[in-house]
Amino acid sequence: MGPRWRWHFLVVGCALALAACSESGKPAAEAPPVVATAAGVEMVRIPAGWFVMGSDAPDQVDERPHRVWVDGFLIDRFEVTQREYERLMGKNPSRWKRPECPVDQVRWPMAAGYCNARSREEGLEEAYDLKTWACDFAASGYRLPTEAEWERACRAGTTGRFSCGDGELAAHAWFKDTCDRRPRPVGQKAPNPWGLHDVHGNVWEWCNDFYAEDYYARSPERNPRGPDSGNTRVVRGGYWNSRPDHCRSSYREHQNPGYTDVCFGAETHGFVGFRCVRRPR
Ligand SMILES: [Ca+2]
Repeated sequence: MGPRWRWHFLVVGCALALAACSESGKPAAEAPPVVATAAGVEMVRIPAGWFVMGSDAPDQVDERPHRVWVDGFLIDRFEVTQREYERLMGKNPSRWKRPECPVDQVRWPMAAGYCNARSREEGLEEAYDLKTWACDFAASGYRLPTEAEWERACRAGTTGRFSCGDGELAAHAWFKDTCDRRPRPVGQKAPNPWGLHDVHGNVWEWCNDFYAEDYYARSPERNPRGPDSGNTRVVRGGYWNSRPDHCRSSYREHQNPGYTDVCFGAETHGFVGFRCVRRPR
């Protein structure tokens, strides 16, 4: 299959400023490189490695801390914007219309469809079967992050409640205390130590995984990909009206994916967006 676009990465920066994280554990010594896709979307090259996923928060039965290995991957530096979504998909489903804001009110299948469209545009293999919603992790194209990948990228080497210090959340996140009950343009708040913006707050972010409360007790140590089936899919990071606890790096939420319009609760999903990942070349 000949690529419609010649895929090439442009290294646009390796020296992102490290955010201060004195209360949240020691981040990696250097921020990983940022690369730009042919369409100009910035992605962060997350290094392979071990990290402790979850937390020991006493009231969170589904966050059992456990050691996880995640292979290296690329992840969008920003939540997918309405401008980017509409350019590829021809429409903008968002409740809060503004091109530079994250796309919201997006069902899980719509996010998967966007991933495939983005893959096609760049001559990459599509990861999703849009009839069964199965994900081909060996495909070269885009998909949603696994829950483990999302938390690895969010934590960026930190071990605390947030990827920044507890007292610094307002500088890093749009949440209940910092915005007037609506999402904001991506990238306005300070990034995490690996250069990702809005991992805490703004919009919830779909993950590929089905949700199960007990999954961490039985998940594989390497590259966990969630239960084989389930009724809901994981969302992470909190949103513009979340209290701080729901914006934590390890906080798990889950939503009806909305495979059909009938089961799609627009009021709920109005707060959900996503960002994409793919394998590095
Ligand atoms: Ca977010």
